[in-house]
Amino acid sequence: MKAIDIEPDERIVILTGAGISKESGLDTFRCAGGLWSKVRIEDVATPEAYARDPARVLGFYDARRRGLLEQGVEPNAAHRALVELERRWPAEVLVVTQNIDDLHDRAGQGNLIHMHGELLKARCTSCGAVSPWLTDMPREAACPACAARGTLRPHVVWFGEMPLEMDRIYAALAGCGLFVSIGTSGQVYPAAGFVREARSAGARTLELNLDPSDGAPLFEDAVYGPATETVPAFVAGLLGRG
Ligand code: BJW
Repeated sequence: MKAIDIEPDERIVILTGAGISKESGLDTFRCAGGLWSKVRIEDVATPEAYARDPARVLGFYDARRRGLLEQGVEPNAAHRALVELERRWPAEVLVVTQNIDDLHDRAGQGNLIHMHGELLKARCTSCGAVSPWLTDMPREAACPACAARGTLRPHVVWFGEMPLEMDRIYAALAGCGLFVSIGTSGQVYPAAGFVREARSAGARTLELNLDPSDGAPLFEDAVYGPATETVPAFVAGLLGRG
């Protein structure tokens, strides 16, 4: 990988997607055999689907929650490398993940935004409380905060809903010197537009993915390969040990 032209006092924003968790054993959405080849988005990942058939939607997320908590699903070398970067880079490193898994959290990432929510949390549509949720979520489950029944939903962002913490993300993009996109197909907005935001703020841009994403022409640099190889190599290079 060619050296990245960045000063140690410049901030870094890293966007991650399903590809970074693939080698931990979690499915991506749009790769061959991915989640969207098994279920229709319209049936499980929209507010309309939840209103029409909550049991189906809750069941889809129950299965994924169980999969995430299975033994053997652990952070991989790419998640761990980003923690090392955050600890050792002199300026701020912000990881914005589209993933609802908790693998960045488990690896120890401190400065982290889950823009599409978190699978291991429930949100109450009555009182708005967000609570940890590690088991199946039956329709009649009670909200841990207000005790209302039938009001919980997974704390995830479905199509047509506003992703979380967008003001903080756009402010970080406007002030970063380097934007890196890891393991995302670049097909879902607003995340797919972050590279343009970063570029217009003067940041260098790098894509690390298995293959060129939809937004590949927008990046100045790219390295293609599995995240467990490309991300540790990128971090080592940046920290001067490459
Ligand atoms: C590897 C690898 C390895 C594999 N190593 N790499 C037209 C009509 C209707 C709506 C729209 C429209 N145009 C735009 C929209 C908006 C819509 C949208 O983008 N739709 C497009 C599909 C067209 N977006 C929204 O509705 C969003 N909200 C919104 O826009 O609000 C308004 C707004 C406007 C302006 C500012 C702010 C807000 C909400 C989107 C919510 C997305 N939700 C999901 C589900 C979340 C819960 C769940 O997980 O179930 O989020 S969809 C799904 O896609 C999930 C992901 O986070 C997201 C992105 O997927 P990702 O991570 O890129 O995965 P893949 O599978 O696509 O790609 C994996 C990549 O990894 C591949 O490239 C592989 O090559 C690579 N890879 N192995 C490295 N080992």
